[in-house]
Amino acid sequence: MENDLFQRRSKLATAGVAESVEQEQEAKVLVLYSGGTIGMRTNQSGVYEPESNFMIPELKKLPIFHDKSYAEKQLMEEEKDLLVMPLMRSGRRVKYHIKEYNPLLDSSNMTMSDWSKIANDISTYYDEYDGFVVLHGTDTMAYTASALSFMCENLGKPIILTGSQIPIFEVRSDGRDNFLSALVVAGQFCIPEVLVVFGNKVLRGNRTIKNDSGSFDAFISPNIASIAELETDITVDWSLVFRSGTTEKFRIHSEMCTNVGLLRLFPGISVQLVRSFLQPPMQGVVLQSYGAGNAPDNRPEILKVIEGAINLGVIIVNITQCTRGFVDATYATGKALYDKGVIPGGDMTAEAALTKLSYVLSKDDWSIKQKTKMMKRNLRGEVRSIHIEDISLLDFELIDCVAKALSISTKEETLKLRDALYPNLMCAAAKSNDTEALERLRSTGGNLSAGNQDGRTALHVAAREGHLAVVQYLLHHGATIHTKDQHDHTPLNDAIISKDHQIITLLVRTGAHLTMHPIRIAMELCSAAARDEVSTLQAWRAAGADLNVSDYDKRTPLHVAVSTKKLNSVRYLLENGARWDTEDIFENTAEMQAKKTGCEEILKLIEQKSREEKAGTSNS
Ligand code: ASN
Repeated sequence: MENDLFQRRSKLATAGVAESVEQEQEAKVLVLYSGGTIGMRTNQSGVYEPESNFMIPELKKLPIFHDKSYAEKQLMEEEKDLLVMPLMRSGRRVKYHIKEYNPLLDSSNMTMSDWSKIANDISTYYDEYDGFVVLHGTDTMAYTASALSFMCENLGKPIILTGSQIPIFEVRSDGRDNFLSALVVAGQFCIPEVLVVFGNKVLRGNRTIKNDSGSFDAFISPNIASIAELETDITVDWSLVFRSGTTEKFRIHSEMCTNVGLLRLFPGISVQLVRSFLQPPMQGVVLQSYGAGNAPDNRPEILKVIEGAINLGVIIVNITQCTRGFVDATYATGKALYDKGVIPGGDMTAEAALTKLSYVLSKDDWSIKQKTKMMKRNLRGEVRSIHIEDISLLDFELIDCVAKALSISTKEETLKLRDALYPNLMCAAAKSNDTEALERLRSTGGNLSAGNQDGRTALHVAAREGHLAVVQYLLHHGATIHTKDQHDHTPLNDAIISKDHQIITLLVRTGAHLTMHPIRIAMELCSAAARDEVSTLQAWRAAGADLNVSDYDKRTPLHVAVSTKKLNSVRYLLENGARWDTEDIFENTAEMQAKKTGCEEILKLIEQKSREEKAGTSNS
């Protein structure tokens, strides 16, 4: 393995750009630096304070955060502001851009408008990056993570929040490991969730709480296991990963309702306090009750105030004050609340319940009834909707049989077997156009987005085979469209190869987009033009390719089509916006080449386009 890596590295060191683009798997991550201890310095009064314009130049000096020699040799002019991590063992390299906020904030100073700013930035740059890291203070990180999970609708890429307890440039700091881990996870695993990476754990953001103000292991997700553990290997528990199951595109909902609050019961709480808390403009309240959701049922005056507020349209959600556990109507004291219309909040954290309320209440086009319904629903994996413990992954019949045949008995081995078998079975089912088999695999716990040994998922295979019904089925069940196989191909690339326009269109409508380097796209288009394969050009265009992309010599597909005299391609390219007057590095335009090659018909087409354009501009 190490040997392999060494060979790969030395090859790369002697290779030009073309080879590195060809050989390395690459991921681009956008880092939104909002503030927090991670980038703070001690000020004159001896306390930590955020410092602007300090983090990026300092990081560039650390080889583990920035491979200077690679950056100098390999980055294109327009990539010069990127930082580049050294090549990882997996053969992937993470390039990242840090967008520093102004001002940088201690997270205790953050408000809901700061959440909107982060969500807006993610939306603006969503298509350009494979994943996002938000550097954030730890104090309110669980709130921001929960809020972003709701604000980011139909999320298909990882958004990872991290920070530290000690600033990153101090001698002892957890910041370096946390930041590096966040970059690695964002660049390597297509987990379509808002996550918190902290202290070697990857946690679902809206399940997370800050549990310790001093520990490097500050965060826990008390009611579900970690999504991944960062040990010598990074093991993602894909069965836990939440999938939205929609074919709609990613979008954000950035306007949150601010008229929400947290009310924590305590023995002897006064009715006046409860009444004034529930006064307008309050629209939603998270009630933190005792144990399994109990409140005093011997205080009719309090229950009456609660009932009155609900009748006036205030939504009240009941969660427990305990760190772990579930709210249900086991006790009469809890039932008293539900009888008045309080919504049981299951095992939601206070942060998740509050931000969910804020999100749901801000949906102006939903009625109160609909908002209440949505509060009860599991929207982003923030609440347990079924008793997951009841289903044992080890119960699956097929896995059991194979495990027995191989004399496998431990839980770890059986889970490994499941992870090895299922993705291949799903790819096989996708290849044979068998949605029923896929459904059987899914209903026994199979993860439809899991990749096989080559990183290929059932969606890659279905797209390549042109099986529209399977693609539809997979998208409806939340299969991710952004996973790259080991050749950096997404399912969209497979659909282009099969030239299946319906699948291309469906994937694009769901939010798929081209992620390849523009030069690689140009090379594909130029070679299609040279072979006069108009259908290939059409497929690339449907997938969103710009027909004016250019290769290393700045030659466009039109340059190639003209110089190889491919009339059909020239016609198609011209009809679809290709320019005949852009120069390659030898200062040749496609028009000049048409004159040189002496192909009358091609020259005529270009001159006609040029005349039409002149007439169009003089008319307007
Ligand atoms: N007060 C800091 C913050 O939340 C705490 C930290 O980041 N460790 O910004």
